[in-house]
Amino acid sequence: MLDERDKKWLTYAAKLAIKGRGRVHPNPMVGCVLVKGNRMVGEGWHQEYGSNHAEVVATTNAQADAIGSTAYVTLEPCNHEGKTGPCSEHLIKVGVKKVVFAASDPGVAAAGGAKRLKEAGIEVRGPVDDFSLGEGVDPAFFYSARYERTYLALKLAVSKDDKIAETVGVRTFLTGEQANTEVHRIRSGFDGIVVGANTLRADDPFLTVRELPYEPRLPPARIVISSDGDLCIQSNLFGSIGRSPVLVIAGETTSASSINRLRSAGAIVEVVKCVGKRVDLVESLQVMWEKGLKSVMCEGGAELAQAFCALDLAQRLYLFRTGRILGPKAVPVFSKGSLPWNSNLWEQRGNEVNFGEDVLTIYDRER
Ligand code: AOF
Ligand code: ZN
Repeated sequence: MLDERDKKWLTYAAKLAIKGRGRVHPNPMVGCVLVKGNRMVGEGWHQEYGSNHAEVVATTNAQADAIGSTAYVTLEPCNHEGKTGPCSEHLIKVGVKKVVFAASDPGVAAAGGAKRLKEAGIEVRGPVDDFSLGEGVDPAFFYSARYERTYLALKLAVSKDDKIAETVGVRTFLTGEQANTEVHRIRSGFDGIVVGANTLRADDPFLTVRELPYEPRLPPARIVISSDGDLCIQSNLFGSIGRSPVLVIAGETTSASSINRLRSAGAIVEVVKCVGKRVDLVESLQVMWEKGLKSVMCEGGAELAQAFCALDLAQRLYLFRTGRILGPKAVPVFSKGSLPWNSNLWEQRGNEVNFGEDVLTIYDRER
């Protein structure tokens, strides 16, 4: 069990880690705090892909105070010469006395830091049995490394009574400005944003990352799942094709002329098999993995989200709930099956957070 003190500092390190969102992936977000007695003497996080790791930033920040301190890190210090030197050797060199880390490094090359530190006589604790302090800080990194599959998150916005629209096919704006900005921040941490063809038709979204004080290092690719490839190319998505790639995953019945039309408009098109009339979602995720997309977020529609849940392919849910009640005649978010937030297969991660009138709750699929 973690004692309160260790928990407090690891919680703080986890907060620091997510400041790297949008700038470090496919590397993990990592935070590090150096503590002496009850005093924090240094802090840092991995800020930029290819640049210093969290431990190096924190020890540089602490300067001579690093000597004899305890390092709290959300990830096991790396033990390899990558784009930077091994953090294990660095912590030994600067004289850290003890290391507490939350999650083991799943990478074959980078692993082994804990062992190396122990060999050098440093007291080491970790991994700790608390998902939210370690793997939960950057679940996509651990999931994709462990399973070699694309990590899929869902974003849904619902009314207080779990409805998504007043009437079928008509977009109902549910969330306010602050929640929408938060969606852009969440988007910035993913390799891709997925929507179904109906959502593209109904909402005409850009699916780009905007309205943030930083630009994502790699703007997420935009992925449309369409059974027949019949997409409007006079849309905001195709109009902004220079901003980030568009990948269309089209069902096997898509005609050659539709494929050519989409390719001429600048899209990458991949054809997958269908299950009934619907695109095979397992194969769709495989295509995303082969394209190098380690993490994607599906933003609509609810039908696609439901299909992903029915196949148990989703790992995380970002649920925005508004204060509005749409009433019994409105469209329910899922037509059948248990809602993830009412099912014991899903676990709430952290506390609810308010964005203006709206509330964000994160749920993780328990594995
Ligand atoms: C740490 N601290 O802050 C991070 C770690 O190519 P490099 O040198 O940037 O190394 C990337 C790998 O190092 C990455 O895949 C992961 O295993 C680990 N990331 N390790 O000790 C950090 N970001
Ligand atoms: Zn490192």
